Amino acid sequence: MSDQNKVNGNSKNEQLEQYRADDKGKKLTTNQGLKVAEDEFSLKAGERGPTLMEDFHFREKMTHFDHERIPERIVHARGFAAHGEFELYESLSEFTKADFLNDTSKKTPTFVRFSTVAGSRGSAETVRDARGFATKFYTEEGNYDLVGNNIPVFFIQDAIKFPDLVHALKPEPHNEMPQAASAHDTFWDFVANNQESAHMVMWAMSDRAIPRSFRMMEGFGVHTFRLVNDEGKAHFVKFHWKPVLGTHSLVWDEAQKISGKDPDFHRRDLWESIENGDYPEYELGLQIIAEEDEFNFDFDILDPTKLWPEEDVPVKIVGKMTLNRNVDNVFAETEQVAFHPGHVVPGIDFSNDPLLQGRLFSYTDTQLSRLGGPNFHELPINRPVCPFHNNQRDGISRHTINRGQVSYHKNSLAANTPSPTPEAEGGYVHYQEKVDGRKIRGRSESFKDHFSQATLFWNSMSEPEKQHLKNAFSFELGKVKSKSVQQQVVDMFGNVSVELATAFAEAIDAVPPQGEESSVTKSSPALSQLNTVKSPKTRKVGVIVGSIVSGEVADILQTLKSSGIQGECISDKLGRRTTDDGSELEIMHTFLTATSVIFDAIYVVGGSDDATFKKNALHFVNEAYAHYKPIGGTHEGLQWLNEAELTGEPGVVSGDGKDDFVKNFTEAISVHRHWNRQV
Ligand code: HDE
Repeated sequence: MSDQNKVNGNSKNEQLEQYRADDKGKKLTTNQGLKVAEDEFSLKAGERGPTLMEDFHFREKMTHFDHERIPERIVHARGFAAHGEFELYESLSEFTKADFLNDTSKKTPTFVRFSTVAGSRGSAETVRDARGFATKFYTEEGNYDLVGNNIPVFFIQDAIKFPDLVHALKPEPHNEMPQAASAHDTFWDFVANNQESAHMVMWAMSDRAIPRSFRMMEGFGVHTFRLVNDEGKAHFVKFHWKPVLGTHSLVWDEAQKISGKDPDFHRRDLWESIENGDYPEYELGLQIIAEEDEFNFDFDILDPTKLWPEEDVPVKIVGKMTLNRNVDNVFAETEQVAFHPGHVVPGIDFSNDPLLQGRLFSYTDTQLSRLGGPNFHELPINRPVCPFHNNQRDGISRHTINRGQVSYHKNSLAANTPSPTPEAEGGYVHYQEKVDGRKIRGRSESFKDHFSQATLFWNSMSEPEKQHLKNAFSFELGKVKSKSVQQQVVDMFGNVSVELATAFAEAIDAVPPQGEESSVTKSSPALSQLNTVKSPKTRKVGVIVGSIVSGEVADILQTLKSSGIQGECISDKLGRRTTDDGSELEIMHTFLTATSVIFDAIYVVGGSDDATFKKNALHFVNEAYAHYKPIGGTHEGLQWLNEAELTGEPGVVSGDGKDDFVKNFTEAISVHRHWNRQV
């Protein structure tokens, strides 16, 4: 492994080291290095007199502060990121010459930024929205960016419609409402009048749009790309990230409550997992289609509103990414990172997907205003780990001090350097696809089926997931004021599923769709989250304990911990509780600082004579029950669950025998949510 790319003593980390500044213990100076004698009083003409222009220290400090903000991203403004590394399981040289996908001995440093799409930078994180999942691989051949989402398809088929989509989705311009929400007239007006959005809207109204955690969602490259091998042979490819912990979601009521109780819920979850050493892991998967099979599908593989059903084109798992380091500074890293689908390496190329083609323009363009000029690639987080040389010079915030008199190609004064590299030695050459056509503004007929895959998605959902979709449509359209827009959406989704459209038409007092049920009967089991990986690992349990605690509880928490389950104690006040056998429990939360919605499960122990304590405990239990979460009860808690008539209900685990309790509760936690409850 070359020094350039080593991960432990990670060269990206080492490279960042020269930019890290730790001011602790240092003397305060101006930006020119002048030691400052006073930092609390501005320079004045007399103690009660006016401030003087001469006060360069005040002016420098204030000017810098006045310019601390940069424009937020137009979309994906609210995001959070972490560093990691990617390991390859097997060489993919058959398909691609990309070095980081060939050499299994290499660990490639990565940086991943997760985001919501619609909200501004300070908005809540558990809103209903797609999530960005953007990965930068710092490879030895240059940076490769996989700029994806947690939904495998998109709203539109052509990039020229993106400004319209985003204008319709963002808060309405006359009153700037609502923030970070699609439940408003302009969004649904766009949907009804741009029916290519049907499939993505189904995903956006499904549980996928309210993920439990960044650690528990899939990532998709969305577009069809090309892999090209050493011999120049190409395959079409779609990229997937599969979370090792499975794909899990919140329920809508819970997501809304978290938005208020902890608007930082997702970043806190990611940050704490990494700090605890529970490193989030995602496997990289590829779906590959041979060039000669391009037309063997009942959809166009260039159409970004279509997925490739995994049952038809299996996902080949090829490697794993582990996120193992939090950022040092959110602005310098998370905010200044600049992703671009056009950052590729030899062996990865594009298809003619018209959405992808437009993105290849947009991402550099937007950085020019967001990051203030053409030198954003010199920011520490954006620098490749391999050297870069060219004849680009100057511009706002240039860091490099280029030496020498020559900054042009071709030249003789510098022996014609920097010089291009032939393809055989690693120079990037675009795939030589044959293109022959007229210049037209149009779209292929093969892009015109907007409903079959939306129905495929509907057919693939389990009953609870279908119910959540009906509820989500009823909620969103219930917020729409225009009767006409509501009716247009009902009529449109009648083409997807009459059952679905009828359900929400009834909820919003619209006329149910008149047509026949869709003739599409195909389903794809891989799309249902009920079929995902189930694991108790890293799940957070709120443990309600009073002042009288049995030593067995500490024991139970310890055993749960050995399955990766984290118990956090909640009580009426903070501090430590000593159990009857002398062990200690730390109370991390009170009924005021915690809420059931930030936990995956509630375990009620009881141990208090106070009626308010019991009332608070039961409030946690009842809310968790309504959100289908596992509930455990032992000791006095067992009695409280009996009184509340919850014992024996699905996912409610109670008992005195420690071993049985731990086993059953662990199983209940792995299931995630218990949908077979009457709530
Ligand atoms: Fe983006 N998108 N996008 N997008 N996108 C941006 O770039 C754009 C699309 C995605 O964490 C912007 O740096 C166009 C699909 C992510 O920094 C902007 C079109 C997918 C992120 C932009 C799309 C994405 C962005 C705003 C239609 C999933 C956040 C700030 C052709 C495959 C990256 C910026 C980060 C960000 C343009 C559609 C993913 C304006 C024109 C499809 C994850 O350039």
